[in-house]
Amino acid sequence: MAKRKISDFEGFQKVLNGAKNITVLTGAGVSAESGIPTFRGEGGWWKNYRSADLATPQAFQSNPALVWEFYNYRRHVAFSAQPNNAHRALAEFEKKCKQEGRKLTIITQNVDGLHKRAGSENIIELHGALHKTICTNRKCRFIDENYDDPICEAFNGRGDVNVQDDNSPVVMKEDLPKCKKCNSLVRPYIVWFGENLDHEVLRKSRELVETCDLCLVVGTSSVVYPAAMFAPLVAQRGMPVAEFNITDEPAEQSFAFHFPGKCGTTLPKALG
Ligand code: BJW
Ligand code: ZN
Repeated sequence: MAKRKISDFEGFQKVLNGAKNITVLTGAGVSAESGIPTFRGEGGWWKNYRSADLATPQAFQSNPALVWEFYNYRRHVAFSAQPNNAHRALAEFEKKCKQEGRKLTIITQNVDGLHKRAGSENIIELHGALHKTICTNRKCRFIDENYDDPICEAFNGRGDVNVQDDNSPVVMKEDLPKCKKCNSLVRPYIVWFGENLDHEVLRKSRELVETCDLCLVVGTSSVVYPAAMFAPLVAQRGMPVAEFNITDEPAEQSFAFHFPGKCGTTLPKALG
């Protein structure tokens, strides 16, 4: 195995300039500098709850009002945030690739919509999106786009992470967001733990993993499957993988390049 290059911007740019089909896998770290908390770290809490415990179908089944309050808050944070230099560098580089007849696709685990707002076009949203809902009625399953903040009147003034409003009355099920088509309860269009990813989204992602000639892995702890295996699979094919993460330690020994530091700084420098 070739020796991994740490902060080798020049070496990386040589590889980048020769690549025709670039896949970029992003995670929560790419939005950290936009003020959106990451999952595994201090930010992984909302009130007294671990985010991972609320992001499950079981949590929604037993307490849809609590889970909706959490997502109402997350929507507020995401809709108020602005894309940062890392999002913008990727969007600009995608445009450059397009002009040169090359392709760049972002596979994002993030649900915040910031890549699109930065101007990226080729985006696969692996875990869904905060601005989408899906009807819980199996016969309907209508997927809608919705940017209302709060998502419904019942959440007006509720859900702030700094306000312990546990004594305020529980939001009643009939006051939760409803489907436009059949008036059943809707849920966030998010892939929760233990749920399958959308079949077509997974198929397209696998195709990129099997065909790309360069992979960038940006701001992800690489612990959640199936996304965690994408970059190692690219490296197994002998293709270069470049990791951009605030940590000094690379997620995989087989990755060709590692750029430690904030990706809002390292990514524009690497793609510039
Ligand atoms: C910076 C930075 C800066 C900070 N610059 N860097 C195989 C083996 C083992 C388990 C499984 C398996 N297959 C499936 C599973 C179960 C499960 C899983 O993977 N569990 C693991 C925890 C072990 N996977 C699933 O359930 C998936 N479903 C599935 O596979 O179905 C089939 C199946 C089910 C069950 C068993 C077997 C098969 C679905 C996964 C859906 C994940 N959903 C979530 C929640 C979304 C809800 C929401 O957003 O509200 O998606 S989990 C959460 O983690 C979220 C994220 O997208 C995802 C990834 O997190 P990410 O992006 O990596 O964030 P962090 O916080 O972990 O890391 C941030 C990184 O940034 C860090 O490295 C920092 O250092 C760095 N950073 N600032 C650069 N400025
Ligand atoms: Zn419906």
